[in-house]
Amino acid sequence: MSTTWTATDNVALLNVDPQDTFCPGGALAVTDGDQIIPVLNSLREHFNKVYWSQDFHPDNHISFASTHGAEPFSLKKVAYGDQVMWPEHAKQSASDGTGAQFHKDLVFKASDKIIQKGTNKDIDSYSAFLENDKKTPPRFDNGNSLAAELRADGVDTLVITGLALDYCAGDTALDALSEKFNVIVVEDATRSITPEGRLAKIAQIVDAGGIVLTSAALQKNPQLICA
Ligand code: VGL
Ligand code: ZN
Repeated sequence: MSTTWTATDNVALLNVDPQDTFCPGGALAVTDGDQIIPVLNSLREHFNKVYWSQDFHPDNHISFASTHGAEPFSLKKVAYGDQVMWPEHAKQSASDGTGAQFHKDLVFKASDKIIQKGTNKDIDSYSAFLENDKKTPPRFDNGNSLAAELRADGVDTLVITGLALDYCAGDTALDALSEKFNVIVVEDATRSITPEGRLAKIAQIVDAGGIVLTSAALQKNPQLICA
């Protein structure tokens, strides 16, 4: 991808959970999840503002099947509704395939901002804007929610990528739209846990006013996010 254009400063790239644990070899591997990494690295050359979310669970997290002696991928009723019972993943305490580290090939810069989510033992958080109770926002160390931090930084438009589109990246896009941000999801910079989940989530995002396109289409139409 050429670097002939740069998004205006009201636009940010938001990379959702591109972590080893969601890539092949990881505990909650998404098929071909690692193939988004070069796409994210190329995309970021066009943005002055880059944000990341990181799934960041404590041991015995409510979303872990092992916490409840439940069958992985079953559903369990918890205080805020149905919760999928996931294999242990994105653990703060680990650095293997169950750990929370970002993929090692990703390019970060000092000005990038990272919001950690799923840190509350009793509430899962797919979206980087709101936990699964749909009340509590994950927060930066300064106390800001992602929405507050983006507004303080002058951002009104998000280009969203990451893993998985049918869960965390998609729910982040939907909450961004609810928070009145303009949203562009870059399809080939995402992968999904299931094909059906992917199609359903794309339909929801488009219904809610989001744009879903390929990185090639964005490259051909940079005026979408340039002055
Ligand atoms: C995710 C399930 C559980 C994701 C995180 O990042 O899509 N999915 N935790
Ligand atoms: Zn998780």
